[in-house]
Amino acid sequence: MGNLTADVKSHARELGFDLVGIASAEPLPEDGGRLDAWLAAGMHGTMDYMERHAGTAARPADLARGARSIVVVGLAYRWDEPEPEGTLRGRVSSYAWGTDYHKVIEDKLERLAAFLRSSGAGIARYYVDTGPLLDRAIAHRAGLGWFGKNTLLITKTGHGSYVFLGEVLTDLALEPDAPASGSCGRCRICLDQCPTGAIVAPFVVDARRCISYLTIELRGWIPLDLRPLMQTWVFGCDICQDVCPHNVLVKKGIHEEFAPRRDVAYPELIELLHIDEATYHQRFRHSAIKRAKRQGLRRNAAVALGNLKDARAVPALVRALADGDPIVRGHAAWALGQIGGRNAQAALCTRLAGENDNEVRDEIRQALAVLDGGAASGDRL
Ligand code: B12
Ligand code: SF4
Ligand code: SF4
Repeated sequence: MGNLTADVKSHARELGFDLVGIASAEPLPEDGGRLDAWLAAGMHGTMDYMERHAGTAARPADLARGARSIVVVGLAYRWDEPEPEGTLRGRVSSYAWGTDYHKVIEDKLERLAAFLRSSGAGIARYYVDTGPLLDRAIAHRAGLGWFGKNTLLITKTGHGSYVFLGEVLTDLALEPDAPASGSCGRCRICLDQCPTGAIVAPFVVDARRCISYLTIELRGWIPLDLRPLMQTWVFGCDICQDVCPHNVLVKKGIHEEFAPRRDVAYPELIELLHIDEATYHQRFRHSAIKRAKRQGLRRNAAVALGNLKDARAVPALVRALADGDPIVRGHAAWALGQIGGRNAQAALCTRLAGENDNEVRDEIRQALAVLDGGAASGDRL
């Protein structure tokens, strides 16, 4: 098996994976217990699929009877941050600057699975974020890295935590690697720097507060108290990784597929707020950003504009008050309340008179209450 294990690993490297390790497919009871506690506390928010998968997440072999080993791979994605051009720009987290990683990794995993089959495997099932598996716990067991307090897997090979994970479950009895060791020590920078306080304890992220969840997974209304804390992120968030000392010296720009596409890292917010269906599909083709859906991105753009508090965004937000989508109208109202000024106030009053949706009416009333209660920045212009 030693030779086969070595062959599998070298094949994975030939396919372009930066990291590869082998874990047994034995259950992960400790991690399963942590997942159960996390779910019981409701920290998954509206991600119902997490609950549905809870039964098998910590028992990989349940996914394929007879599976014995897991080939775990990592692909480094970080590129240097492009220079932002112009103003009124939002931010997209670095994992989504290039081609959708699911596509990139699946293509490679498919070939790795074919190699396993040609080496005698009866089972060779691959997953990338798509399966009911605890990717990080399995990667830790396979020696790829260790858990940071921000919950990310910090790798041991100079790629820090900017690494995607994937795996192939197989019935081949490959030689497992030793689990990785490593620790944050007394550092707690990520806990202190997370703008929404989502890292509620070391190794525990309450997804309901995480900007990544709020901008990507959550449909509908973003909780009012969290909107001001979201800065200008419109898709994901990199803060707890960017501040981590283990990410300072990471190798960047390894895979061309993840190179920042034009205007993706810092999207123009007004354009995003009013992006039409055709442009949305064309612009985000083969991009992970599509997961947020068009409505979600437009909503997020409104929140980001509210947080920028720049009066130049008022006309675009006023136009959004008449949008066909109540979620866009409501978040635009909130943003106008944050920016303030006579024009914003007048537009909110006019819209309130003609608005039929109760939730949007509530948003407009709250925005007007904010304006009545404090000095509006636009008045000072
Ligand atoms: C749901 C999910 C999310 C949710 C919840 C995140 C979370 N921390 O749980 C949201 C939407 C918020 C999210 C955000 C992000 N995600 Co995400 N996400 C997932 C997904 C689908 C499941 C994660 C999960 O099972 N969570 C449940 C909790 C209980 O598990 P956990 O956080 O891993 O917790 C473990 C540890 O904390 C540990 N633990 C708990 N207590 C203790 C105590 C000690 C002492 C120790 C040592 C360990 C420990 O045990 C737990 C179980 O193993 C995985 C893919 C997968 N199938 O695994 C991707 C995944 C974790 N996400 C990933 C990425 C890239 C991100 C983002 C960076 C994207 C972005 N830039 O916006 C952010 C990072 C935010 C953060 N700090 O976690 C990558 C992470 C790669 C890596 N190097 O770690 C994954 C693995 C996808 C992939 N295949 O590459 N994500
Ligand atoms: S991704 Fe952002 S919001 Fe989420 S835990 Fe990290 S710093 Fe906090
Ligand atoms: S910032 Fe510090 S505490 Fe957070 S993951 Fe990195 S080393 Fe650990």
